[in-house]
Amino acid sequence: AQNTVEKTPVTMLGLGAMGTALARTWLAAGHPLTVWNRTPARAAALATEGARVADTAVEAVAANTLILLCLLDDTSVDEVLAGTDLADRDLVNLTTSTPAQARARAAWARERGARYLDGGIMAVPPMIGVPETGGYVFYSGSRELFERHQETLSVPAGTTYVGEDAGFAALHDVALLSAMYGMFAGAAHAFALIRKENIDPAALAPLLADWLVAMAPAVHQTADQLRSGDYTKGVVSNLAMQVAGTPTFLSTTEQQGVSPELLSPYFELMSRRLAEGSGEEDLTGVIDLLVN
Ligand code: FVH
Repeated sequence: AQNTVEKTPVTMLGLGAMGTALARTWLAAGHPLTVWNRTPARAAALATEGARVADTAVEAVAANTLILLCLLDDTSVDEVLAGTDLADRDLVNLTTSTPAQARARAAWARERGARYLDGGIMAVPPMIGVPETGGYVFYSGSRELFERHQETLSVPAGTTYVGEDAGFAALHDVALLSAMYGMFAGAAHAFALIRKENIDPAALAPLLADWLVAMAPAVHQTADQLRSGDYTKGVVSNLAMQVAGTPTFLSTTEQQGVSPELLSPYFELMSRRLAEGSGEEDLTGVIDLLVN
């Protein structure tokens, strides 16, 4: 009981798949927990585990200083917080949003007398409370607030603070997930190439995974080139050589009866950069073609 009293009390608004997973870890760690969800039935299991269920969001916000939200989207945050008194509250919003929404929400919270932290969750619900899965949350906004609550925020997953700009957590979240979708697109193309052959996808999978892991550290060289402005720095396979190889990829794609629609946009950007006279560079110049 002594231990429980010392733990920061938490209010959790939103008990979907992610909100419930988060809430459960604070309960398990002995934090006094108040929860609220639009559909009350979703709070029942947590109530039997020791959570106090508030009847309204207003009551839940009034219960504690530290308020966490994990709702569907920014519109639901508006609806849930309407009418609540946020004066002197520490608001930590783990709802996925755009950087612009996060910045607007930080200003909105400040106007209502609250301190604000935004979060971008780099995990799926089964990873919450299981540190060995490597799940973590990006935080941005008030550094003072992050430091004050870091211990409590670290209960469900690792924490990575990325700056005072409240939009940075969302930006990092979207940047990493965008890279993930690029990787999924590449893997989809690879599986499509072998789809009609007598090759077991389960035999290709470990080869693909190992290759992607081996190539991933290339992002450090890209970052180094972007910082220095020298896109030839450390180049191993220059753009001219790589563009010369693209017909082989496109012909193979055609021969295998596969659509080039996932591969072609990147190859087109590589060719455009080459046409600008950048044949000695790495692939880094493609980034500049993407930025308006
Ligand atoms: N689940 C995942 O894999 C991802 C992993 C990365 C981060 N996301 C983000 O987390 C937010 C919540 O996601 P979730 O998985 O918990 O989503 P749901 O299970 O669909 O629960 C949604 C909760 O939001 C409540 N809600 C929706 N609309 C409203 C509204 N207008 N007013 C009040 N509450 C609302 C909903 O309530 P109910 O339907 O149970 O009444 C749930 O509590 C999300 O931003 C992900 O992008 C998850």
